[in-house]
Amino acid sequence: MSLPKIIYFPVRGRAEVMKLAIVASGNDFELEQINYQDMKEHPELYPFGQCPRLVDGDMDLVQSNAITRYLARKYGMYGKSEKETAAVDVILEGVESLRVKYLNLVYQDQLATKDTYWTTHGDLATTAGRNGGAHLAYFSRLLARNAPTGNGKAFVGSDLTIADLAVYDIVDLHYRIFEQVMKATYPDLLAFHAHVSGLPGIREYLASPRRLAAVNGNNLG
Ligand code: 0HH
Repeated sequence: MSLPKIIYFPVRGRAEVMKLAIVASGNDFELEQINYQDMKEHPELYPFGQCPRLVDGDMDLVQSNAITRYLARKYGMYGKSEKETAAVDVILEGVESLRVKYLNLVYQDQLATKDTYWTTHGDLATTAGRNGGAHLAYFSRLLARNAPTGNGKAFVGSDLTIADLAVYDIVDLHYRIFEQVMKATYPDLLAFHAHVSGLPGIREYLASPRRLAAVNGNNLG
């Protein structure tokens, strides 16, 4: 049986959560660098003219969040009940909201709006942060809300889900830009991040050359 193949640019970007899901479940993946021309000329393979794309047996998918959910179902990381699965979806959508803001900060604003970004999406001490729904503080609260079962180590239930890996990635991306303020403001999210970094499969992957150095296409963030 061949390995799941992720076809993408040579950056972590929107493929990172997929890789984390695969290695966390003790499996491996193949990585293929995208051929940009192919991507534009083969709508049957790239229906939106974009990547990442995942090929896994007879499964051939695009749209990162569809791929991520497929992998979560395949590897049993999508909650243990209908209620947990729905809760995982809530977190995934929240991460997507924050990711869109983050991508604007990096690609559109080229980090020039860093300070405003933090007051809007980082530190809820300011009123600006109450607009838009994409905020690190909300993840901090959700982690605390699930603490009776998750113990600060899981956002849904007690076991690792794809929601944890998605939050891990978005926290990781923000930490690269906002290290000092994050240490002061979100020790809980950073403790969660440290926990996930040490999980079997993930620990080895993070230390390996397979963890790409480039996070984004423009070397910012
Ligand atoms: N909704 C889609 C999804 O979630 C969005 C995918 C998307 O934006 O899957 N794909 C982008 C690539 S992600 C795309 O295909 C951004 C990474 C950029 C890295 C560039 C690195 C170059 C380094 C050599 N964009 C192409 C396009 O839209 O034409």
